[in-house]
Amino acid sequence: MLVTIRHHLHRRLVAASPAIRGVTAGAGAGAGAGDASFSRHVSSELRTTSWRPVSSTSVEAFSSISSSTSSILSWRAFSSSSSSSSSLRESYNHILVERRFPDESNNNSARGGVGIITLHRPKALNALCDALFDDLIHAVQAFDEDDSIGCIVITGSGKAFAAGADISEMSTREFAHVYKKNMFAQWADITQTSKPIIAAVNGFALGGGCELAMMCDILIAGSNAQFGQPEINLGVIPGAGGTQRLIRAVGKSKAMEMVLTGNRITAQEAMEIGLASKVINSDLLLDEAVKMGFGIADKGGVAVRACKEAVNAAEEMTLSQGLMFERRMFHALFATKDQKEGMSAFLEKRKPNFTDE
Ligand code: CO8
Repeated sequence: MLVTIRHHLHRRLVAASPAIRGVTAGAGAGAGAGDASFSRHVSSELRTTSWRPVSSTSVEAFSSISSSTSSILSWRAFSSSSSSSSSLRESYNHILVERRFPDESNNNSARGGVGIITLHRPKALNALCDALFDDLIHAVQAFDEDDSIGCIVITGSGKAFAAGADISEMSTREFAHVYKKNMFAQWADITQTSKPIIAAVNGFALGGGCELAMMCDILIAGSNAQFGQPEINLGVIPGAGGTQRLIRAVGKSKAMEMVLTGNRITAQEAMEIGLASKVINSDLLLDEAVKMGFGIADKGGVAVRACKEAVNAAEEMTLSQGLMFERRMFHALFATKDQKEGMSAFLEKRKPNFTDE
């Protein structure tokens, strides 16, 4: 399988995830004054709201802050999922992985690379069998922990992004089995990454394929993309966000139409109703997604993570809670070196030199 690894001169100086974990704990090894200060800010700010971790995570500091049991939200920030993977495998059975770095000969001086994951089970239209999803989660987590990578792109191959969960694998399963196994619950691990994920959707994105795309942070549609939640035709309903994330993206009427009729919509329509952020010529889709990824990877890594968290938190909070969360995150970023660097660079009319600290 294809694993392209290029060394890059502008590797990140500090691993942002460990840095964040360090500051949440208040004194991670090597944490500087800024880190400790960041921790104090975050601690005092979050005392005003009740949070609790959803799983065993690196947020003990946060949970100890909140003694209240009236939490109405699940704190997902900085959580690492149960099966942390550490590094990318040499090859996978059902996906291709690649690290791509900016081409400096092309005047592109972006600091960070983009981790590309291509779903690769083309004969089955990338149907999401258990083994494919295991591969996907492993690679996503590996890129999330890779200091040289600032953004992740998930795309499809052949004529599909993914035509849904694997029907042949599911068809004979019984209730007791799927209930006891909590079938597909692990898919949500995709949403636990700290780095942004761009879905570059080519061809069919149906059922679980559409749901996977919606789990990502930015959804770009190739001109040949088709989206749909056809589970109703199989005697079931969407099970990985199709009734929940879709309504938040497109509103009740359109979401209802899609899940009740199973009809597909085009890339253009997906963009018009807010499911996709833009439509790109299919031949240029991956390059455009990677270009966007380079742009994100070039920003300060702490602020990027804070952006992702704040926007995703909006889906689970009331407006006043969300505004408070956003403001406190904003305040906390004043404890970072990147905030000082970014604002100084603006005033000095130069490009900022972010270090993710
Ligand atoms: N699962 C397994 N195999 C599939 C799937 C799938 N979802 N989709 C396509 N394939 C296979 C076909 O069986 C076929 O295999 P073979 O060549 O061996 O017969 C091959 O891919 C090519 O497919 P087609 O010949 O059908 O290709 P067409 O171009 O004629 O049609 C379609 C393409 C329209 C995409 C068609 O294949 C189709 O309708 N596929 C099924 C789409 C679907 O219903 N998706 C929803 C699945 S259910 C789901 O995703 C639930 C997720 C819930 C997750 C969370 C639960 C907790």
